[in-house]
Amino acid sequence: MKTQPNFLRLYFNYKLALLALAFITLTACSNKEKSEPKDAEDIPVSREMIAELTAPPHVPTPVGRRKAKKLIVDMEILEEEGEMTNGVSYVYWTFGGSVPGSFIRTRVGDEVEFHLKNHPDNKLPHNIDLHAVNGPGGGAESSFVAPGHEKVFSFKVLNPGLYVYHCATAPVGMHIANGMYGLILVEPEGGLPLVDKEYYLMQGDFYTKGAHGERGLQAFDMQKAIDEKADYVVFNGKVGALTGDNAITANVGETVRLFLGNGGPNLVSSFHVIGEIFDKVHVEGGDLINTNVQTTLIPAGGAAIVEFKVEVPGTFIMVDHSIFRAFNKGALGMLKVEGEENKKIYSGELRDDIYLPEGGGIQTMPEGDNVVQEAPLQSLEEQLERGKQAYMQTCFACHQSEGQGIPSAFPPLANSDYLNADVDRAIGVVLNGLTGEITVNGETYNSVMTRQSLSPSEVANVLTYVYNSWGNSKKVITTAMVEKVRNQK
Ligand code: HEC
Ligand SMILES: [Cu+2]
Repeated sequence: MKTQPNFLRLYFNYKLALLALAFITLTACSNKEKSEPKDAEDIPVSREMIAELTAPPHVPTPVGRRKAKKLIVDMEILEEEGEMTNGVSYVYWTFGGSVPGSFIRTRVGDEVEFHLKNHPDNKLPHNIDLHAVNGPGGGAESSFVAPGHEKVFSFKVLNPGLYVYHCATAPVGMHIANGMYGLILVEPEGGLPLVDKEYYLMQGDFYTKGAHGERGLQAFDMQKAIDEKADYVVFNGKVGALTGDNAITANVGETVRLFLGNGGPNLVSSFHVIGEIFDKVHVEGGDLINTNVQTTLIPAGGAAIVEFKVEVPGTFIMVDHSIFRAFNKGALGMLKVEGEENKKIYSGELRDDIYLPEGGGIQTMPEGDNVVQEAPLQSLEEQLERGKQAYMQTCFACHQSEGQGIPSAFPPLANSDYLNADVDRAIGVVLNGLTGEITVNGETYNSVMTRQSLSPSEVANVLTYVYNSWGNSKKVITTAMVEKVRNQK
């Protein structure tokens, strides 16, 4: 092989170096023009625009490439009764009629003209402290507003990020505990990268005079709030705001972005999606991006943005991984993903062999020490509601949300021939647990169902719900029927 003369090689290298130099200086210049942060306070605003506000779990349209604007935010405070969970109601104080309050979406440089309206039917004065504001009280001092009044103040958004807003009227803790919080997003110039799905979730802890689940209209309990003993810890203001038909959704292959907030007033959230890993987390809602995160902390009065691609179909449970809050106090939501299976990423169950190190005996759930006094049933509808609630708390984990069970581990309750054949036997199963081989719809199961600690009326309710769901035989089970079976034993 012939080698080039030395001087020629030198010449080429020299030309190449020149070219590279020219390129570097060029790109450096253009980069400088593009991203040199203009002082956000000097960004001019063009024209006026009414802000789109949305109730959770929805968020307004991304800002995209729009210029900074004078953004009019019209926020109405409403004090109104709502449902905490089946049979339990609560008087919420809200920004815009929802808990959390309406989502506000801005971009750096926007000049927000905030109109805070306190509805004349409300009983109390309120105000708003937006963590996105650079100014005394985050706006609280300028926005204190009595019922039947409107306050206007304005501020320029300077720092990109996701921020909490909340009421800061004394007693502050009580106003927050009643639901007065929400999120305001400040997008950078040019907007956040586009994704397929965006949702708004915010955790909050609630303190009621009655214990968790105690029926009727429940008043706020100041002492429990001071002691930080929450009766409910929930996403989006109530138990079940994001489960079943209210679940958020996505399709396989899509990227999901969750705008997460925590109103508190007291508890810190350990946010986790079961069966997903956050590809990206905007830590604490700021610029720092962490990747490949399992659980992210959201401080009380703080936020986070998480993003992940959903690879396989299924129901992904979102929880506060302080896990008793999820399964006993309500901090549980669902993301339902539809699409093609991908066995390369997740095989599904390959085999199930019975493994019972403690023998085939039936274990018992510990008995609760404060059994809630139940109000008498008024109607079948009410019995079904209570039954559904008990189902979601106790049976759901094994028999699944639609009673479909899990092949070769937990038999189906949907359209179950075993269930429908013999009511007394079914009552016995729920009262006492079950072990040994059984056949359900032609499949054999040989496992153990733990004994559940349910009162006879709870057994009646949960079985009535099961019998009246998913194609079963629509029987109604009474407490007396359950007691009869119990006494036979
Ligand atoms: C810890 C998991 C678990 C929980 C919780 C559970 N079950 Fe079961 N259940 C099972 C298993 C396992 C079997 C099958 C036992 C066997 O193989 O002998 C079963 C069997 C049954 C059967 C009979 C078979 C059929 O499919 O019809 C009924 C009825 C039933 N369960 C109802 C309930 C109800 C109602 C609840 C809630 C109050 C509940 N179970 C909670 C695991 C569970
Ligand atoms: Cu308030």
